[in-house]
Amino acid sequence: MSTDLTRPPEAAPDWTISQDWARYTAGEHAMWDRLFARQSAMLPGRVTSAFMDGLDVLRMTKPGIPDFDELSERLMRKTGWQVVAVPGLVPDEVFFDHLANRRFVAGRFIRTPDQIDYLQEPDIFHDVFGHVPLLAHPAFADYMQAYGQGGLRSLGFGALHKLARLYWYTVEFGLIREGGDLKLYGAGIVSSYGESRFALEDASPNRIGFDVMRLMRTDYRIDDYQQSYFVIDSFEDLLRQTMETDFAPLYAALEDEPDLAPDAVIDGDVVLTRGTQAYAKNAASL
Ligand code: HBI
Ligand code: FE
Repeated sequence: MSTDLTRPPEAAPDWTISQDWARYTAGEHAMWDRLFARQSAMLPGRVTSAFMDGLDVLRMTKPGIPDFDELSERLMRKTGWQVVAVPGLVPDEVFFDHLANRRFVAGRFIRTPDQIDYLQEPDIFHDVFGHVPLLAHPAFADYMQAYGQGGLRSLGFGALHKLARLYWYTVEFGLIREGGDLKLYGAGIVSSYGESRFALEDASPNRIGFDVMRLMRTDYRIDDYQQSYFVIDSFEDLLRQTMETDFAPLYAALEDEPDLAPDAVIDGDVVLTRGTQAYAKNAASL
């Protein structure tokens, strides 16, 4: 996790920087528009309705890279959240403290055309297109704040590693049941052209009912498509099952439980799709 980061001189003590919106070039705005057009064509019918509603109420459908001040003003009126710019990855406690205060930290740089399908660090398209629309949903907005508060507490238990898996398999790569179908909501999926299809339609990954304890034991992949996705019933249910719970006894109980591989299926899983793992096996053999 992010331990040995040094704060650049232009960043404030809370690691924020100015977005400097006026400095984006025409090429950078065009890159946003290109990514936006590609995902907007992909997502209707695949993404949760809360995401489409968020794009709409936050006026994210207008062309060009969004101005964080404008976005924050709209978001503040809906759910009390703001979007602030940071230089890149920030230390865990800084990240959690912002979330606990309903501030979402976002990178201000945008990927270059040769990075259109893959880059390691989260750019503004991932952070803003992927994460911000759902912050307009009241239960999801509360979940993110509670996650920040839980994150700060987890540091005292040495349990960040477990809690980070919860973030990964919900906020970044979660699926949700909606009207009898599975839909996307995780930011890592909705900001990815390839994974938007893979997560829902490919036979390779497992799709398993959400269970906090199970999920906090499960390792994840940071370098390729996920081998398992976890499915929630609603954002209200996610909030209830996680953040209204005292995690201290859960962390204690988890100490005796072995970690699970990203593709594991275990007794007690509610398996919606048992994946073939064909994609992962093929990738491993290349
Ligand atoms: N910093 N900018 C940024 N974005 C993140 O998503 C992020 C971070 N620092 C730490 C961090 N995430 C982790 O603590 C969480 O993924 C659990
Ligand atoms: Fe993210």
